[in-house]
Amino acid sequence: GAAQAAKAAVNYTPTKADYQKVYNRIAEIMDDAGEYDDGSYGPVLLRLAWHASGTYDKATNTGGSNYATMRFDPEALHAANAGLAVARGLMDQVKREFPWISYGDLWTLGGVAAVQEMGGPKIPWRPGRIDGYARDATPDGRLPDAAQGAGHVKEIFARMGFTDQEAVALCGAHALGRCHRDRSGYDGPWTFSPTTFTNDYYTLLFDESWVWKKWGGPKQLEDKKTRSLMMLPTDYVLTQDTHFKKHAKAYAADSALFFRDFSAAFARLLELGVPFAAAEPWEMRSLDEQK
Ligand code: ZEM
Repeated sequence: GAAQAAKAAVNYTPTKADYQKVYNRIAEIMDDAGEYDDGSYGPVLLRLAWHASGTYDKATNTGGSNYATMRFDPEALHAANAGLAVARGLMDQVKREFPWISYGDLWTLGGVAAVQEMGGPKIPWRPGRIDGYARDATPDGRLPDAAQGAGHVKEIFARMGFTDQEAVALCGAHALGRCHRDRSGYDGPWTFSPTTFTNDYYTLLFDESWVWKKWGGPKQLEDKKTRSLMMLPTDYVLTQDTHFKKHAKAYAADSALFFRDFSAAFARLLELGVPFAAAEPWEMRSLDEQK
């Protein structure tokens, strides 16, 4: 196929050092965001990695990051993916410099770089994804809908093969980034430090009082005190559902536990549906560690 042809053309098996170079370039681009959002492309790159992977269906072993099918319509146009053209465009810059990397490896490595460079835990990662075709894409509707309740969140994450605990840990990524009116229709950040990976998402969920925002947009909550933070209906259910609440409380109380569980769940998310060769995952080094 195309992937083999590309590999033969460069006639070279990339090493860990080569992937570290890609990681470094992504990390540089991420920081070079100027006035964009909160000054970092990290959150939107993380969202790309998540949406590329979160289409996985365990029962049929379809979807996931392997074929990077979001490059093609109609998946690129799925409502859930609104705004991710920004992230794909940045990744295309990197791809031009390192043409040997597959899009699935590139996008998931972008998620790893985003988490690590924004101060999060190390995410074990390995290459092995191959570029697929539009016909490998999964139907619309596999990613979670923020307007729904606890049952929907459980069902969507269980379909990917995740437990409630893993679902709660993964949602802690909302410590990062923000909602955009012109993308999802929702508006605002979840935390006061949207470019730093923390467990603030959980502490804020429990420590602030959340009230429905009175506005013309979709149903979302705002914190009563400052009215500058937001929660989606699916975020708020982590405080309402008994099982979700137990884990969310634990992550609010113990940042190290959250970092550990997020790392494990996110590493697994990035590998869903990917038939790897035997190689063990690597730990890529942050820019700071290479100074
Ligand atoms: Zn999100 N997410 N997400 N998420 N997400 C948004 C933004 C970001 C849900 C969701 O509907 C939305 C996970 C889980 C879930 C990130 C990472 C991860 C936005 C705002 C919405 C509406 C999009 C916009 O307007 O730009 C729902 C319903 C989820 C589960 C129930 C998981 C899991 C994630 C990673 C592990 C990130 C980083 C953002 C911020 C993007 C940005 O551009 O700032």
